[in-house]
Amino acid sequence: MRIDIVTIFPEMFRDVFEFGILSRARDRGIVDLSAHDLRKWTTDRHRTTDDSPYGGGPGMVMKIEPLVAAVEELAAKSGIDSSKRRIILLSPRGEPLSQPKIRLLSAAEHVVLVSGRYEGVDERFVVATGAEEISIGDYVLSGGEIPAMVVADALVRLLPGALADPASAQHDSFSDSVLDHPHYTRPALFRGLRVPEVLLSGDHAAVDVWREQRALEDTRARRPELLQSS
Ligand code: 9D3
Repeated sequence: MRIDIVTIFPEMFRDVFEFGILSRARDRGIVDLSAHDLRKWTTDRHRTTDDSPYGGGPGMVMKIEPLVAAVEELAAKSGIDSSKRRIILLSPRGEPLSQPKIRLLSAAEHVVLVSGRYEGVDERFVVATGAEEISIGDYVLSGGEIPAMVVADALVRLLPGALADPASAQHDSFSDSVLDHPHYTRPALFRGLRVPEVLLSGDHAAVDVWREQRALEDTRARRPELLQSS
C-alpha cells in the first residue's frame, strides 16, 4: 500500500514513521509512507495555503487550488488506478473513525490523507476530488495531522506481514464489539495486590472462561453501547 499525506507540517510525521510497526512495515516494503508539504503546490510568491472565509467570520480557510494540485499529482505519480485509491480528508465534520472503516480502507492500494489546519478546507475540495471525510472523535484538535497519524497507524498494522504476531490482528477482528480482558504479568504479588488465582492455575479452559467473563462484565460496566450493536 502507498500512503501519501498532504500537510503544511510534514516534519510532524518523520519521527512517527520511524518507530514500531510503521517503521518495520516500511523496512519490509509493506507500505510506502510519505508526508508532503502542501506549499510545494502553491504558485504565488508567499506560498499561500489559506484565505479568509466567504461570508465572513473568524479564522481562515484552506485554499482549494494547492490541495487539488497535490492530490492530482500524487495520484498520477502513484501509477495506481483510481478505482484502488481512497482520498481522505481529516475533518471534525467527518464520519467517526471505527475499526470497520479502517478495515475497508485497508483494501485500497493508495490512500491519500489530507490534513487541514485553520477553520477548515474549502468545501469544493471534497466535491472535486471525491474525498471521504473522517473525524477521529468528538474533541477539538488543532489540525488534521495527528488524526492522519492515527489513520496511518491503524491502517498499516492491518496490512499482511506488518505485525510480528499475526494472531493479534486475527484476535482484533473478533473483538470490535467487546473490550479486551485485563492483563497481568510477574510478579504474582505486588504491594499486596494479587494476580487472579485462575491465571496461575495452568488450567487453560478455566483461563478462557475467566477472560471471557471479565471482558463481558467490563464491557457492560464501561461501554454498554458496544454490546447493543452485536
Ligand atoms: C469552531 C468549530 N470548530 C469545529 C469543531 C473549528 C475547528 C476546530 C478544529 C476546525 C478545525 C479544527 C482542526 N481539527 C481537525 O482538523 C480535525 C479533527 C478534530 O479536531 N477532532 C477530531 N477529529 C479531527 S480530524 C481533523
